[in-house]
Amino acid sequence: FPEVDESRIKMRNVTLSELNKEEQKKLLLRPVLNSLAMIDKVKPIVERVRKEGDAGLKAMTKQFDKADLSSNVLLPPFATPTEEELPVDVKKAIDVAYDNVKTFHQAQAETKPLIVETMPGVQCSRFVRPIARVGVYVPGGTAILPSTAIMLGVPAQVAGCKTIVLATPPRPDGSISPEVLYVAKLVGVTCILKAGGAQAVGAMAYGTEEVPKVDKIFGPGNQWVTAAKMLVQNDTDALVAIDMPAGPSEVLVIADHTANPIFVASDLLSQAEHGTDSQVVLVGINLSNKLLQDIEDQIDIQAKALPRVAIAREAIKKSVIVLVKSEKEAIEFSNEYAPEHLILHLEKAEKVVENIENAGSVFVGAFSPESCGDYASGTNHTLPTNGFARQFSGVNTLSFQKHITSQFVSSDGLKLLGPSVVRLAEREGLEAHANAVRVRLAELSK
Ligand code: HSO
Ligand code: ZN
Repeated sequence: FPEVDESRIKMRNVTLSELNKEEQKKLLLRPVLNSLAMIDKVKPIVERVRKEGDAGLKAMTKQFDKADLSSNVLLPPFATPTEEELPVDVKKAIDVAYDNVKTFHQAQAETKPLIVETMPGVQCSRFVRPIARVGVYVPGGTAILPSTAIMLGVPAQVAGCKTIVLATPPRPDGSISPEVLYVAKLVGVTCILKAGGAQAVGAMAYGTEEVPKVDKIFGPGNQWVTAAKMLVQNDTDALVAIDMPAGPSEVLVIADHTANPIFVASDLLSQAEHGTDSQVVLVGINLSNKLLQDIEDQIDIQAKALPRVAIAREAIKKSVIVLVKSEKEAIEFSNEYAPEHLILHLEKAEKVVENIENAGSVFVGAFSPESCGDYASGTNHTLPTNGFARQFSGVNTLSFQKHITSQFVSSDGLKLLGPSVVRLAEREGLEAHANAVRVRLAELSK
């Protein structure tokens, strides 16, 4: 029997105003990812797929995933999972999630071009086009994540991407989880790439005999996947974009005296169970000793009842409760931290949202657990971590599209605008630019 760790599962707590600036800053830090060292490690893997193509991919799938495949690519029509593989209630739950995510992401799609006349006869417009070929990475590992297949597959489908490659590591028998297979069918993927890690990223970035090369790679993954995405993004030969730099998942919960300790603990733990490196922060506004104690008790009790208690224990150990004296102090801290997920257990949660400057996604009020957004409410769960919520949005329909601008200048428009262009071109010493306008103005004055 392995020894069971019965010790209390507890977050440390600090009072923000008692810390000096240095200590306060430390609270904002996430575990350092040594991305440069990781990039060096993934380089030979990515290079091998690039050079050897399918043969290299196959060999590495055997080595890393223990799956001996005749081909890494699975083409539709995919087999419909049996009732035994995928019970009706699970299928129905996937359908609910699919419908809600689709509804929300369809509403994000721009349907009309933006057309603006900046001067009489000078018409500027902007319109959207899908990124033709995309790759979505669905992690395997400690949990199967069909929800990630929904969160990436649906916006790709809604955006109108022509080629959608869904990459996911195969199980040792070479199969893919029936949940992921079912989602792949729903979103209409072009093919499933049965590969994981850096080798899957390499195959999608460069293409192989069987794997289509893609233009943008999406999806969370372990450090190998993240490093491989960063590597290929910087290779002008690959000509591939990525969604965002990904790090361990995080949640910041703000709670006041109205918070239900059972709910608060459940939210903290739903993040903590993701991984030992998950970041969990509770910001408490004027919590009574009793409420703080109740939350701590609930964390311990609920965590010990989880199958993934060992993971949650590690994450909670590294996590912190930050005690503050006002809502303003709480929001300032949260905006500085820029959490991936922000949950508001506050009396006037809705009112507070207008003061949120940095967060991937906000969960408003006692009955909006992060789990709803993780799975099925409609918002995307692929969100910026590591403080990147300062400058990145979560994955959305536009992430799978790009904008093109265009202009139409009429002859009257050119008469009006042309002299300014000529003057600017002269000032930059670019006579050919000036000439392109001058020759036309000359023609028009004939
Ligand atoms: N919270 C994760 C997403 C997820 N949760 C998938 C459950 N399944 C990162 O946002
Ligand atoms: Zn989650």
